[in-house]
Amino acid sequence: MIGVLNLTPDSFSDGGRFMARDRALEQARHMAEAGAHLLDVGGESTRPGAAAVDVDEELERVVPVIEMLATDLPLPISVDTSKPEVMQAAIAAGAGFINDVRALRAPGALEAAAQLRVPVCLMHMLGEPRTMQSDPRYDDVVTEVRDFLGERLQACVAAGISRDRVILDPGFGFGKTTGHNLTLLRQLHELLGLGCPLLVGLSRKSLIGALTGAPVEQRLAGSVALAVMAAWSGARMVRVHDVAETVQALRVHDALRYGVEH
Ligand code: 9MG
Repeated sequence: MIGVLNLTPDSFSDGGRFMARDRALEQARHMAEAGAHLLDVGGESTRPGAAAVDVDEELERVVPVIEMLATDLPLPISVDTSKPEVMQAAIAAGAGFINDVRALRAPGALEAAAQLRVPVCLMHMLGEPRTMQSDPRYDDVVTEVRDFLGERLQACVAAGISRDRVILDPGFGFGKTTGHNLTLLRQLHELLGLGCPLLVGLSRKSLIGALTGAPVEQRLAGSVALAVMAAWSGARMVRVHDVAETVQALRVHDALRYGVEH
């Protein structure tokens, strides 16, 4: 279970940077107590329409918080970034995992991840956040996502990243219509053949809004339902905002599916 810790201005901005850091730490503690296994810290929004952030601003947002979390919490930390400079600084500050929605395609990112020797999540995205939801098209979304992830996995291996350090993610909502997301979720098991653990992020996404009409702050039930269905279809890691509720649901799932009682 991965808890989301967004450090973008719309997340914690009201009292300035220092207050934002305190509130981020409080939220991180809350997610750790609720049962998160990893905290994913990000300083650049990847929501549809989001503008890019420059490297200095991203470093300023994430590095001090990662330093605080690494000393304060007994949990591993992931950095959600595509920039090699941020990967390097975040790992030096105490992070131990890279979550890259651009699958290490930015110049220098593949080399940085190889040199840092930490696990990496490679995510599929069609286009860039600013434009990705304007009419995304595929001939066959499952085949195209699988081929992309397979190609990025090969690029990692060629760069010296061991395949047992790679996690793959189909990127729900990243350049995908509701129909594409549903097809991918129904056929998620087809990505298991790539031989890497699967991570999914479905929490509060617009897919739930499209199916139910619920605004983003009322998508808890839909988020938990999708986390359970993804786990049932083979996802090993789920990236969520509502950790306690998802932990409870996945415990029920694990008991039913694997006979695991916590
Ligand atoms: C940063 N981020 C936002 N949504 C995400 C998702 O679905 N997967 C991953 N790996 N990262 C995400």
